[in-house]
Amino acid sequence: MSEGIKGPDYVQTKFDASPLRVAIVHARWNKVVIEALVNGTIKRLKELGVKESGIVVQSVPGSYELPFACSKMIAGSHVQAGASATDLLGGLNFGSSTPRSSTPAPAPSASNPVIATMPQGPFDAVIAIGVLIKGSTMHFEYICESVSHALMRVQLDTGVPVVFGVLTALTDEQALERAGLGTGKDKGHNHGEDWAEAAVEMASRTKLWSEGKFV
Ligand code: RBF
Repeated sequence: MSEGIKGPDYVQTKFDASPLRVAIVHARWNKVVIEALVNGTIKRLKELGVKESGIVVQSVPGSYELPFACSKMIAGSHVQAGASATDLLGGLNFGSSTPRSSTPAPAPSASNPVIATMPQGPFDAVIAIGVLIKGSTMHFEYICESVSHALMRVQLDTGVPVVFGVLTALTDEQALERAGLGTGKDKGHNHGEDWAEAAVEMASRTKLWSEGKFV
């Protein structure tokens, strides 16, 4: 890819990513590209300070399953965090302007130092990763449209940031280049790195915003 005006600017604020819990859910279609994107995402999350124990990875058959998986994983992480029914309902934000309240995490166990230092509580962000490559039928259009709309809905309904890690490529080469696997002179850029950065920033900002802090 040539240098140009496109792409994200760097964020000036430094966030402490060590307490964050981030879920990655990826589709299994177009495996080579998916693998590179998931690896790029995990590598960058760790570079940014997210602990290995704070990263949960799940897979689903295809991109169409991503929104459902995000929704269920977010709900499951509240259950896992030991939320009572009241906490769970309080922690989700079904369209109200009230920010997501933090759900109490299980008390750290002095007898288990690993668990004591693990990021706990519900997921602070979810990264949905899929690779859609246009074929000869209309599947591409239908899946792209429904997945992008549904992922937006999940983050607005739950109050948990959902990162749109879905490539919608017209050709194989376009998909490869966006995973840093281009076959030309320029291998392209692994967008998983950007998705990791978006997850850390949005997770951190969401925590701060819910406390009324705007730094
Ligand atoms: N899933 C993807 O993640 N990427 C694709 O490029 C993709 N293409 C598909 C093309 C066709 C014709 C079909 C039937 C499915 C495709 N899927 C793809 C799978 C889809 O997201 C989903 O897993 C299945 O439709 C089962 O719900």
